[in-house]
This record gives sequence, structure tokens and C-alpha cells, in this order.
Amino acid sequence: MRARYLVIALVSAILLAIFVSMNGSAPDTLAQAPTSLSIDVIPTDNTATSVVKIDTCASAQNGDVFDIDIVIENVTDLLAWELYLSYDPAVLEVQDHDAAMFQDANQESEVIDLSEDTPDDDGRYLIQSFDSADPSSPDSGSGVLARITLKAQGEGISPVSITEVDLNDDGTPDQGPLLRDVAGEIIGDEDGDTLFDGQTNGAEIRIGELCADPDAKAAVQNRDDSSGVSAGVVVGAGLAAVVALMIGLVVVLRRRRATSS
Ligand SMILES: [Ca+2]
Ligand SMILES: [Ca+2]
Ligand SMILES: [Ca+2]
Ligand SMILES: [Ca+2]
Repeated sequence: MRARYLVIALVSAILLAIFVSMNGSAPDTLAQAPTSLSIDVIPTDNTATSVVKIDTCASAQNGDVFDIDIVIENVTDLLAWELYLSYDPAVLEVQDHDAAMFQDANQESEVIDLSEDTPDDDGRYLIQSFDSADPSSPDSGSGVLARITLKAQGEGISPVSITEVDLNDDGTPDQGPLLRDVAGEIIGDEDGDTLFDGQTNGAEIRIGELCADPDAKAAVQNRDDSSGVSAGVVVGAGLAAVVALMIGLVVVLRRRRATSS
């Protein structure tokens, strides 16, 4: 009798498990996290296939040169992608880029970089590449899709963003992130316009002012003790040239005055 109850309990448990799995509520916890894109404005210690901490604000000074990372997380079989970095050209310009980090990390990759030329100073920078390896060498997981070198061009706060943009204000986005997998399928497009609809996290860069966290500073490449001295020398030399020019002008004017009188 007791064994019979046990069998009934077991069968009920199995049926319940099947029911739950058919409704989709149980496997949700097992499902892979959705693909997301973010900008990490302090890329210190990130590698091509690992991201340490995504920072959303960094401060720097005018003239500073520093990197930011475009980070992808939880992608499966990525083969080709494109996205636009929006920035304020009064504050920043794009000096350089590396679009092959994440895609180049696995063996036999042959990444072709089709990004816009640098320097770029019109506020929209197109970065795109695909892995042309045969047999194909798609990439899965998380890492640094692209590393962008920026230069501070003026004081102020520049948002940096990779979300889709409606350029002609007709209510339909014209440009945005596009991710394609090894089967040619578009990744993360819910509404059929090919543009990525998953999480895209932007950030901001403050030139000449601190972030809410005063320690959130850009990883500046050009500013150290030696470059500070050489900048001072350059300014000094410039001033000397201006003074020499003015003395020359005064001499010429005096001579003219002398000859005309
Ligand atoms: Ca970081
Ligand atoms: Ca690859
Ligand atoms: Ca551009
Ligand atoms: Ca879409």
C-alpha cells in the first residue's frame, strides 16, 4: 500500500515538472542572460574576453588622450557587427580605434575592420568589423568589442552612447547597433528593423570637472611628469617666438616712421 502511494507521488512530481517546463517558467532560471552592449569609460584591466567593471563616468582634462571600451556581454556565435558611437564634438574627438579585440581572440580568426577613418570629429563614429575566417570563427561570451582612443577637445560633459538614433526625426531609427551571428541571423532584434533591441548602456565623459565619484578618472595616456615639462617648454618657446615677432614689428614700424619723417 505504502509503495503505491510513493509511485503516485513520484508520477505526480514528474508530471508537474513536465508541466512547469512546458510553460517555460522553470527553464527561465537556466536560460542564458540576454546579450547586452555597454560603454566602459575606464577600461583598466579589461581584456579582449573579460570585463572587470563597467564604469559609466570618467573625468579628464582638456588635451588628454584616453581609451574607452565598447563591451559586449553574453553573445553567442557573433560573426559581424556595426555600431555608431555618438559623442559631443565640442568636447571630444576620436583619435584611433581597435575593432578586432573580441573577435580576434579565438584561434583562426581573420577580422576585417571596416570602421570609419580617424581622426573623427563630427559627433558620430561608425565602427564595424566581421570575421572572414574560413572555416568561420564566431565568438561567444563577453569581452571588448572595440577600444576607442579619444582626445579631449574642450571643457564640458559629453554623453557617449551607442543606442539607435532617428537622424531625420521621422519616428523610425536610422542607425544603431547591428549584430549578426554565424548563421546570418540578426542577434537581439525584436521588432524586425535589424537594429539591436537589447540593453545598450551609455556613459559620460567630463572634461574639466569631476564625476560624482571623484576617483572616476579616465586612464590618461599623454599626461605624466615628463610630458608636463615638455608641454611647458613648448608654451615657453611659443611665447618667446611671439615676443621676438613683436620686437621685430616695433623695429620695422620705427624705421618706417624714421624714413617717412
Ligand atoms: Ca571599467
Ligand atoms: Ca573570431
Ligand atoms: Ca564620423
Ligand atoms: Ca530592432
